[in-house]
Amino acid sequence: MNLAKSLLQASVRRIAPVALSLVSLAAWAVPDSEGGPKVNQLNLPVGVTQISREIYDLHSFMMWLCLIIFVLVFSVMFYSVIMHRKSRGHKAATWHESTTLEIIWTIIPFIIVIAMALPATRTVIAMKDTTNSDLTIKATGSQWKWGYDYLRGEGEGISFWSNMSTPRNQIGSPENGEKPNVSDAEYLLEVDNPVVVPVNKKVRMIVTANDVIHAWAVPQFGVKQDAIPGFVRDTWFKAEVIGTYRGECQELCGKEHAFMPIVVKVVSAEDYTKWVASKAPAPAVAAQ
Ligand SMILES: [Cu+2]
Repeated sequence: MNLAKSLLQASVRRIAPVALSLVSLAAWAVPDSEGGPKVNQLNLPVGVTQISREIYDLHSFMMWLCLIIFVLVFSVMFYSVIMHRKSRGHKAATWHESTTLEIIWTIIPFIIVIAMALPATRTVIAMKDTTNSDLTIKATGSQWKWGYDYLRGEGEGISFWSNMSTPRNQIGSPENGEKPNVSDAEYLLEVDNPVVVPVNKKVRMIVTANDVIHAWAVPQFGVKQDAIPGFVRDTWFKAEVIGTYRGECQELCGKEHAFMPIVVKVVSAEDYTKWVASKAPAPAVAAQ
């Protein structure tokens, strides 16, 4: 009797924490992140730049093409297997080397490849065209933060570090059984100093790194560029909608790889001028 009771108590002790953690999972409900990932988002974001829309359309086009090929190939295959099976009295054909057939199954895939390659190449070339930019900003990846230097255009000379601003205690410490508090929509996607850029202006991003390989990426802009120490790579975007956009380092760069988000604030031309003024060093007292 006592044994049964203590067994029951022991199992309750084991099950209770599991049940509790299931309950707290429900409490982890996260809202959509502004400019970041949406809850239950499965597809790519359409984005707010010409390039990101082209990437989205290319991706959809390729997926539909693959689906059509899949359905066609498998329907022919299953039709042949089922309708021409041995039990129905069909005998295997013995012909081989049909020149007509070989020409057809070379030409059709060739046309499909060209149909995929042409628009993809056009977009890739456009992605690399960093000429005629209005603004040049250098992003430097560093374990585990981003440094920004405004090199050319309005705001030239502005320079700052951008650190993740999600408080450490909100992240919790799993090794001590502490749960993170992810109810904040911008959890791990918020920084102290966001990059600020004007809307509808071509921004050239020069991307490099201090220590190991990082990657500067903002999905809503269709931008992702590896940041490689000793190398200078560039990419560009022209955001068409005012708002805040978020990305993350996308090359595994060490233990805090997940903790170096990228936040870009796209503002109106007037707000950008105000921001530049607020960042400018106090004017030096004129020498008498
Ligand atoms: Cu990194």
